[in-house]
Amino acid sequence: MPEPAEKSTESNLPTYDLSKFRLKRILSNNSVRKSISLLGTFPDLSETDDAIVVFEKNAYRESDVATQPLSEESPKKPSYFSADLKVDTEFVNNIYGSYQVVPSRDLCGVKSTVIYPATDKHIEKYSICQKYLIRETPELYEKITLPYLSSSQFSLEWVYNILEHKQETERIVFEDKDPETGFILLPDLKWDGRNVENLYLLGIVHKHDLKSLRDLNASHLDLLRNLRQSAKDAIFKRYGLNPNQLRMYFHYQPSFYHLHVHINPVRNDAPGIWCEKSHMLDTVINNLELLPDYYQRATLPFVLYEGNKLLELYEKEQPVRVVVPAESESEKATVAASEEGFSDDEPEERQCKRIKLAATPEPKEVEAPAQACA
Ligand code: G7M
Repeated sequence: MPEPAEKSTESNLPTYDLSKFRLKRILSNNSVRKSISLLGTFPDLSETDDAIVVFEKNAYRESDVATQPLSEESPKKPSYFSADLKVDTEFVNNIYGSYQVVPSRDLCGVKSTVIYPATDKHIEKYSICQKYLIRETPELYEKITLPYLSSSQFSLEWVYNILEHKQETERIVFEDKDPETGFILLPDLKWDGRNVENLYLLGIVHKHDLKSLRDLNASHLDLLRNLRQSAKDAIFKRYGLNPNQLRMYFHYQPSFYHLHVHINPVRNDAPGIWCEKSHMLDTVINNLELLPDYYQRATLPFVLYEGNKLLELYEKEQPVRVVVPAESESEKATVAASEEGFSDDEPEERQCKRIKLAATPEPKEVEAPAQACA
């Protein structure tokens, strides 16, 4: 059996043959992102070790639709509009034409990611289904989230391999080696590295004791400011991107509990930028400037997926899947009224309101309506 990918060193990489993948089931199929996640095995290596293969169609590069070389000197790049293009006409109706075209081989690439051997937690992560929002108070973090993530989280081996220059060394875009304020900037696994339009970089801090946003306080402002400025400078230098067009943010909850910032262009809707998951680096810095222990005091919402063990732990503490209507303001008012009795000083209009509310029928426990899987 090969070493797990996360434990491998440059000389000891897993040696699966992607063409020998045997499908067990489809974990998710996202028609918007044009990506599909598959669970299966590499039977020539092991019948039992699970593998996840993710295929994602590449975004278009503007140069791929060029019809002439950019300049006389520059060699001709692959283009859709060449003799290699295979065209099947579906129909032509009046001024409208519909075709299926197969471009040249160079333009048919599919970005593929393999996780082998994949753990149950990886399978859970790639089988996205029902999602629930949790409002995590600092108390709930201490009581439920922290013990859970201390005992069960993805291995950080790949992160340490990067920080220790054991893997992905040639992909590093920038490094500041300072142990307190330094970080490594490199392409995220998800970026195909082809299109600057959908550039996706990670800034991984050298400090080892910061799991997530929750651990940040004002003493980390130098680190965060350095991360913001140095990453912007390095990206401008390497990719020519205007720093004001970059989105820099943390995930909460992240998948990997070693502090890292996500960076992509604002005009590109990168996966995982939803408001329930992302915290802008600018906002984080500002929150800490205003309140040094903001992230030890804040209630932070986050999303849990069906099948996640943490969801079960939260369910034990408070209803998550089953909707129990909270004691509404109106009921509270009714209770308060019946407990306190009406005061003669109270305006008549308000008294009438209270009497009406008291007649509201008892709300029942209801199951959350089922949603289609993502
Ligand atoms: O959700 P979270 O903030 O933990 O995101 C972690 C990010 O790390 C994701 O965007 C992943 O695509 C990225 N990532 C995960 N792995 C295992 C690797 C890796 O091995 N190399 C690189 N460069 N990025 C990774």
